[in-house]
Amino acid sequence: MHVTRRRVTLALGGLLLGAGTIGLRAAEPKERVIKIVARRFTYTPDKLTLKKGVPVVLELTTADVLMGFSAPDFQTRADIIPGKVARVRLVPDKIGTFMFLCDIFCGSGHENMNGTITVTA
Ligand SMILES: [Cu+2]
Repeated sequence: MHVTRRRVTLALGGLLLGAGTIGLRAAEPKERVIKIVARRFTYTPDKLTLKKGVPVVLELTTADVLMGFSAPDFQTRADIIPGKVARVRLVPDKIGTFMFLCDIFCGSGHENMNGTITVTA
């Protein structure tokens, strides 16, 4: 005797995904993005020129080892981890020329690894 069992698959009419993805976003002004590549023992570029009161986003990557980025005059710093992009926002709130530097020891040229941020009116 043969008993045939049939499996009945009920296709439930698809889950509604993404119904909640339609959201309202406040219009954000697009900020200028500056890409900076760190490598022993330089930044490229190593001279930034910014306008006072115009924030920028720095996208920092390293071509070799773990680096730091520190712009103490603007209370901005980041770890630059190999394989990742470090994003920091910098608000140039004063006019002048200021130094940024590597603040994570990265080898024999570390002490001289720096650049400048010039902020104009
Ligand atoms: Cu360093």
